[in-house]
Amino acid sequence: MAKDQFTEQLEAYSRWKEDIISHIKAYREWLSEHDMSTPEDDLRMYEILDALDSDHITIGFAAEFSRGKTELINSIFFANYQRRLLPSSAGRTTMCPTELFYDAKAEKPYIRMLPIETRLEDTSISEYKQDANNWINTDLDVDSPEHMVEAFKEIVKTKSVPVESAIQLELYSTEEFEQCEIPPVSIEIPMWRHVMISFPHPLLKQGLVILDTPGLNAMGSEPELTMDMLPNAQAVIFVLAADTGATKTDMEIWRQHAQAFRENKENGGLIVVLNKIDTLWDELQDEATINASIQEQVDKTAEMLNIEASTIYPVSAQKGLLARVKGNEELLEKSGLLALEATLSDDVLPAKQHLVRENIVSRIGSMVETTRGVLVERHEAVQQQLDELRSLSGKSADVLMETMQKLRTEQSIYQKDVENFQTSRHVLKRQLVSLIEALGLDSLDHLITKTRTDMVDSWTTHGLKNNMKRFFEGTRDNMTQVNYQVEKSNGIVQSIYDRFRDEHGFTDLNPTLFTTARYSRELDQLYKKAADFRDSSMTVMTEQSFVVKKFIVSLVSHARNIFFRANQDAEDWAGNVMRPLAARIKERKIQLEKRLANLQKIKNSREKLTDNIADLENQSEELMAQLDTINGVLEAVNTPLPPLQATNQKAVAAS
Ligand SMILES: Nc1nc2c(ncn2[C@@H]2O[C@H](COP(=O)(O)OP(=O)(O)OP(=O)(O)O)[C@@H](O)[C@H]2O)c(=O)[nH]1
Ligand SMILES: [Mg+2]
Repeated sequence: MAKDQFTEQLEAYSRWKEDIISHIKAYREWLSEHDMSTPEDDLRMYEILDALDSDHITIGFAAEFSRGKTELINSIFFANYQRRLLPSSAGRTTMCPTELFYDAKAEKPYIRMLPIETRLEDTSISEYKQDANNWINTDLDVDSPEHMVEAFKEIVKTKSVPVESAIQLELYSTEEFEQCEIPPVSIEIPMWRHVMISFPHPLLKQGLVILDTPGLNAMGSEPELTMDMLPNAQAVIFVLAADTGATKTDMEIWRQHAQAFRENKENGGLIVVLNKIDTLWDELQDEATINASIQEQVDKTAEMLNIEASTIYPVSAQKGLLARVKGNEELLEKSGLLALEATLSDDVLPAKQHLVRENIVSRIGSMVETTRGVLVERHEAVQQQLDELRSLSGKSADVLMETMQKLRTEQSIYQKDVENFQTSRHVLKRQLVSLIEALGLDSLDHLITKTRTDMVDSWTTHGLKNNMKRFFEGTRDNMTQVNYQVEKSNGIVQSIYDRFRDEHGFTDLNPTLFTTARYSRELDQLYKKAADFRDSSMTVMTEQSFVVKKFIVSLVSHARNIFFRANQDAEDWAGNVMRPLAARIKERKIQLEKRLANLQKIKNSREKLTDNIADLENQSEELMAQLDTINGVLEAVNTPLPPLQATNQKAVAAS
């Protein structure tokens, strides 16, 4: 079977990344060859390369149990194993969140399992991930698909524990126990809290991470999953099943987990899948009638979820997998999987690339622009001098003196402005300290400690609500303070740039101003999520429970993370915002000095004039070539991921 569209687009994305990486490396070498590199630039480039290297794309699956999440993963990503790789069966199957990815740093493919008992600790899953010793490790034999299928059964493992242990782990409730006519002695609970599987599958090697989840409505679900892991994914696939329709619990999961993701436009998106359409394939009916009944289900679902019917993908994961294993193209087309995969490659991957590129452009783009600016400055100076020298040939010594005098005046005016620039820079520096202070984590940490202490003291729903409200009011106050400082800082930066643009013709220079809009938006979303959680029936039911406690821990750490990133961003910005202008100012000063020195030489010996002109002409050519190189780097950074070739798209549409 031909390579599918998603694989091709992911490969194109990887190639694009490799291309950018090689351009950045070439740029780094170029800088050092031309004596233009600085330790700060080197560090920045190292950070960018490191980030690109560890960049990955996460696709998460969320739904009520038994909707076919795991089957969908098998059919979209792992059908080339010619079997059902991950266990999928009727009833509750996947017992814990499972991440499939490729860990290039590990010696061997592995499955790592985090014991369920870690729920009793206050450590988050992401903290556990920092140290492999916290996990039970099994090596994976990737040469044997049978072995892999066997090893993956860890995901569905449960164990029987005494009722008290299950209650303590909050995987079983006292109320449930009390309602039983014949109270159980033991309870089946998941064996693991989280599973990480690393193996060198081609897609995973390109940086794809798949996050399979157990039915999200399950008791004891992990807030970290819905607060951190899913929201950080590039796309979340929400799965409904045609045989059950959207049930009450499906709707709850939609409201609590999926919808919020949809509102976060920065992510690739939320994809809604109506699975198991094969249950509507009635062989006694003709195709048109069957299609009409599928469409009817889609329309009904769209109405319930309040989304466009065209954004719902009707598929049969099971038949899609079967079709791929048996090489049945007709069945594959009928399964609807190709349309879903086209969305993953056409929307999700480009959206991800857009994010990564924005990040690169904002970090390295200004560096390359600065280099370019310096070269432009040099080139202009060479041209000016060429004009000067050409106009001098055959002229008297007086004309030369006059030109020198003019240049000296220009130099002294310029020198004054440079001094002014240094003074403004000091003013700005002081202002930037205030900005970084406002974004400092001290006051937030104080607020966090207070929230945590208050929480322990007031475990009532009312107390809890007040706590969350106070916490968010606190973070908003902080943000208001920050924004005040941002405005002041931006104002100073802009005025310095404006002055030099107007007075010295640096028309191509525009400062990048700082904005906290993104962080404020994230805080608002978090606030909304907290409000939804507060108002959900779950909070009342499980007051003082694992879920509520973990929710708040996760919420607070999420908020801290937002401030942390804003702080890092601001520091990065503060350290770099004046660099393009400073580099240009310095370069102009050097060039003015050079031009004067050259004129001085010619004054001392007129024969030098012709040599000097030839020399400058060479320099001009060399600078043009250098500018070409730098423009190439800029172009590479700015080039979007090329769309799939038309032939490919046709092949998919026709298959
Ligand atoms: N008829 C039909 N059955 C399907 C389809 N997809 C999945 N199933 C069946 O539905 C059941 C549940 O599928 P899973 O993939 O385990 O569902 P899940 O959403 O991962 O469920 P949990 O892991 O329990 O959360 C299995 O018996 C699958 O064979 C489909 O497209 N058509
Ligand atoms: Mg599953």
